[in-house]
Amino acid sequence: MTTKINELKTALFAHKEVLICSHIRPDGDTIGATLALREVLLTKGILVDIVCDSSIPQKFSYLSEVKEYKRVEEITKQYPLVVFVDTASDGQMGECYKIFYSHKNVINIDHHVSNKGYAKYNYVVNKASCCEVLADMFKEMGIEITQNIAKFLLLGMVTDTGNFAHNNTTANTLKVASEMVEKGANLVEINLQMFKNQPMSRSKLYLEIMSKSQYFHEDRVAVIIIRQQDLQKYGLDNSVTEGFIDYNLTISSVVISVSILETKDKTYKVSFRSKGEIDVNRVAGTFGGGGHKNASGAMLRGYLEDVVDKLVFTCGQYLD
Ligand SMILES: [Mn+2]
Repeated sequence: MTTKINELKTALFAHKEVLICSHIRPDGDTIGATLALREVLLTKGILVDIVCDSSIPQKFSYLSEVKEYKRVEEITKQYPLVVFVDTASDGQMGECYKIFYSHKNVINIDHHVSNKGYAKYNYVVNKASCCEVLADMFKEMGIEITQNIAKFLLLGMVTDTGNFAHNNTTANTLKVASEMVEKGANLVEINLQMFKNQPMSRSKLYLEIMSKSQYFHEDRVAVIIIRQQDLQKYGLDNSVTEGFIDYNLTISSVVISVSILETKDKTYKVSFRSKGEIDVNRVAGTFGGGGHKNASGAMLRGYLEDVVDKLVFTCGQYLD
């Protein structure tokens, strides 16, 4: 299923024009991968457009290249090659799925184990980030990593590993990250922009939500609830709540952290995080969702009280 590196290299550089697509609700990994690949293709004299069906969060604006992102409506022509990065399935494409289905020559470069290889060319390797996959791929292809490329790739490595703290961090992750630093990527700058740069309004929302945390099953399960009215109060959108879920896991007794984000009336995007052997992939599976052992998600509908009850009960089933 996985395309051989030589064939991939040929496919990647064979055309004068390429479109690169990032997944919806973009994170540091999909943005870093998109900008790094764009840079490599530009160096070869290839014209590159980049697109994402979500606005790019403000915190990435320290990278001037994010201004180059086009909206899906602006993509009107056919491209001889389209590349999706960090995109596990067509459900992650948003409106870019239309681009996917109207183009034949598509490359899928990703690191998610759940990626079924939906494109003509598939390069899916189980690594901590898509940026780590790209860094190793560039190396194998003999492509020189410039300081700019290293900067983009390190961003994805840092963000997808939670600053090299999640259990997806391997010796290879650290080795490749160290090579990026050697090429001139600035780890302190990435930390500053990603983790020490939130707007005051987000901090206030964060403190309010955390202070209303609820704890169940001898404080082993923590639940936070973010309603649309909370976001409206501070003039913020859903994207700012990324990372809220991590806080309660810093409490020693808590082994499952749950975040309930109201996306519209009686509809909730629920996320789960766990420690060690506690498997929240199975918890999410109960509700038709999924993910990984320590990080998963599902969509739930209904009255909030019922949703909380169901979640707390189900988490309780998977505690031991
Ligand atoms: Mn990723």
